[in-house]
Amino acid sequence: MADGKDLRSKSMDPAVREMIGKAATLEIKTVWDRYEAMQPQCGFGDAGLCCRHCLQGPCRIDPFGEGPSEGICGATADTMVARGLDRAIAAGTAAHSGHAKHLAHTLLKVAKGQTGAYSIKEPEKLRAVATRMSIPVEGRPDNDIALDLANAALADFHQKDTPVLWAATVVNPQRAKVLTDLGLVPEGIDHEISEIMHRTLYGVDADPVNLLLGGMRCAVADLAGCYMATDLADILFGIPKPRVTEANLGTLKKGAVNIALHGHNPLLSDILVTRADSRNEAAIAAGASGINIVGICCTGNEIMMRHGIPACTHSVSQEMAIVTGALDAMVVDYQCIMPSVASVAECMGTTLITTMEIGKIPGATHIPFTEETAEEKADEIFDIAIANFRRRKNKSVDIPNIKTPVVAGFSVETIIAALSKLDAKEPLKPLVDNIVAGNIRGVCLFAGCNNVKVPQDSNFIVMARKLLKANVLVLATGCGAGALMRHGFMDPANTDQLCGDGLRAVLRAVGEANGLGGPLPPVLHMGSCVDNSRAVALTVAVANYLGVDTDKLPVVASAAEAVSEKAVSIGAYAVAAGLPTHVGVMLPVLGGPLVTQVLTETVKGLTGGYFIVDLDPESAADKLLAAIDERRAGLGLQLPPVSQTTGAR
Ligand code: NFS
Ligand code: SF4
Repeated sequence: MADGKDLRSKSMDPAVREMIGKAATLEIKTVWDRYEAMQPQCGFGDAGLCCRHCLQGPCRIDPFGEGPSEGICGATADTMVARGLDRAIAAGTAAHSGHAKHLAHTLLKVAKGQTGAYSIKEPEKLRAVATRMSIPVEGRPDNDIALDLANAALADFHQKDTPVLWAATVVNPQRAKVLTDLGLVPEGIDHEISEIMHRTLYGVDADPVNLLLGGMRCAVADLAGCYMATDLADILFGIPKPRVTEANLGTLKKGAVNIALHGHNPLLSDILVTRADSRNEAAIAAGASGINIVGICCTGNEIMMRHGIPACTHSVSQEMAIVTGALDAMVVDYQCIMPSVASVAECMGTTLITTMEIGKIPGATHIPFTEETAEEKADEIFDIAIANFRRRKNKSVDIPNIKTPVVAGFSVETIIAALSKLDAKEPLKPLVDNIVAGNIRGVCLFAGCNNVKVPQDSNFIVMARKLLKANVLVLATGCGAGALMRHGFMDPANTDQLCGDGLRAVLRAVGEANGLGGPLPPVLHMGSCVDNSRAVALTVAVANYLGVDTDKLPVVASAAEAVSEKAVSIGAYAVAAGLPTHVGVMLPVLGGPLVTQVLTETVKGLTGGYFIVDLDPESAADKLLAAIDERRAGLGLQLPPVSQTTGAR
């Protein structure tokens, strides 16, 4: 069994470590065991130097120049890695925009009165988004506007004469020009994905730079997909507002019917959350204290920021929720669900329930979910969970007594409303003034997953600590937000201790002006991964306020422990938006010297953004601070005193 030090190399989260120990005792294989069994991982693949795009392959190129230097078809190292990167971006785009498309179909059904389970919860946002799309709103009923908006959303997927609306209308005018000049404005989201599949096919695009430009264009389509998903989810389920809640495995309750909702789309999870109360009695009749819903991964973020549902765990530790023995059902939709949860669930007496046609897992119970049957299916899921509770109720459970207070749900609307308490006329002014004065040195968005190659959460913790002390305003989404919330970074009680003087004063002023009796939390939770669009929206709002382009702002991003191809596509659109973007794990492109150079240097001259690949969180944080200061200098803003700067400057 693993000793303490060994466990710290797996996770910084004590609750997770407790469960890794339990899994070892029970001889349940976890992601960390499978990772160990996978060693050594293939060095060719790590560098992006293997290709299986045709049946003559697999081909691999020796990065040290001793073996083959090109594929059988003659593809070079740079061609290979650029093709591989493009396909990752296309996959990420397909996932985010598939999620958005699903919501667009739902909005269409709502507009046509074809589903009773959903409604327009946020008519003002419906009108605001429609107006942005030049859809008339004056004097029209919500349903008519919704019909037009849903159709506009669905039209954004096909190639057409006009650019993708959710890309063209969401950026500032200067950025729109940069993207247009570079040919990076997508014509249709699905179209861009399919173009990537075409151009990366055997014998099509072999020019690494052309391939990368294609990838960037697809990444802009990914921004559109994310932005659309956020907009439509807010319209259908409500704009997130700050919620006081909790995170970590300690949110599971002994004696309750515990149900974890895992995946991404709020379509199913929101219905389950809103119907849970009506099923409480049935749970009590089965001998439980009630129904306890918790979230995992981005679904967790969606229901946390709209309903205050606690987050159980995130990303790489998803199996650990089941290892507690306290879960009756894990309900999943799509994306980031490790198939291994099926066997862990079987060992621990949890029912794994899949719900989506495209996301089945052997060993799971499949309850096909549709918008028309949402409520019925939700009740079926509750019945299964309650029946599971009856079976397992006398077995022992191990719920780590660990949970952290969290304030989550900082949508742009919320942030603007909070700032307007300081300046009702120009809410962005206090934010910008504090950036100019140096109280806020810059802004960093933490996003993306937990990767088994990194001790869980360690990169996020080290980097966020350093940036907060240096007065960087930290935003977080996805499992990056999950990591930070489980370690107290979203607890206002820690603001004073974690933040530098300038930032602390700002968070305090905003908190007090809003009657919170204390500061905002050190890190602002902006939502799920599609909600990286919210960070883009905030950046664009500030850029518009100042009349400068987004690549001039002291704003940076980091996917410190990235896993999913979705993190790759998000990183690429952050670069397209002009942001210095850190990735804390090896990107499979380093085998292509030209591609690496373009992504980390040359692209800076095109979009203003660029990738920083650095596996060391300390030096990565220094590089982000240096990037922030470079931009401050560019804007003629005061730089922090030398005592506060790091070795990088
Ligand atoms: Ni983002 Fe969310 Fe988490 Fe990574 Fe997966 S849940 S969409 S991809 S693992 S942050
Ligand atoms: Fe090899 Fe070229 Fe086929 Fe790739 S496309 S597997 S490099 S022959």
